Amino acid sequence: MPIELYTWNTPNGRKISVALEEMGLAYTVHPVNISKNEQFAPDFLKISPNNRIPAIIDPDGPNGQAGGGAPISVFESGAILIYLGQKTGKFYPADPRKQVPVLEWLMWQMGGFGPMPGQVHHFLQVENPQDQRYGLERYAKETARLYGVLDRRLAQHEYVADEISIADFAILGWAWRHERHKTDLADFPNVKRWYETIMARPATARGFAVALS
Ligand SMILES: N[C@@H](CCC(=O)N[C@@H](CS)C(=O)NCC(=O)O)C(=O)O
Repeated sequence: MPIELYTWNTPNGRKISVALEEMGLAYTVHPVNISKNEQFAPDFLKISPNNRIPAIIDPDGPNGQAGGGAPISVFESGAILIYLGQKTGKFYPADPRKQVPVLEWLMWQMGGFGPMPGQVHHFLQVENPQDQRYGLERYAKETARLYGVLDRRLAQHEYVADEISIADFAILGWAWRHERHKTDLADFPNVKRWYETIMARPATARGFAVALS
């Protein structure tokens, strides 16, 4: 049965539509309008207790593992990506040694390359320049540092891990908003090459084209 995807048109939401398309999984989109506070609806909180999108319900469960067959819900985009990677065996290696760089770069995204540009988006909307200045400077600087880290990694690797993986999809969701956080990819040529390569993939393009709102 199709996976039920609760989401919205945001970087964290797009990570999952891209992964579902790349993995060839059937899914049904349930838009959660976060500008209308639908993320606080009691039914949504049952599957996403932190009142954030994305979340999924997999009616079939993680086939082939303990508990497979019973429906399961997953919140937090990183957990969803690992779940889908383990379920399908795609974009997430079975070899624990090969999992390490995937998990490193997935956690790097979850802890930094998301929260930091997200703060830039926030402070850009602050109208009072005095209130805006410190936060915008701090988070723009940290965002630029993170792009530099990614650029150096991609100077040595085609993708962030050994092969294209869920970590790339996670990072891509935020790189997709580079214009919004005032980043010129021309300043990060390896990121630009990586970004354009993945964006040219038909399944990734479908993941960005599907209506989430
Ligand atoms: N760590 C979470 C973050 C999710 C998140 O921040 N989602 C945003 C949209 S991108 C949201 O739902 N915001 C609603 C709110 O702030 O109430 C994840 O990766 O799933």
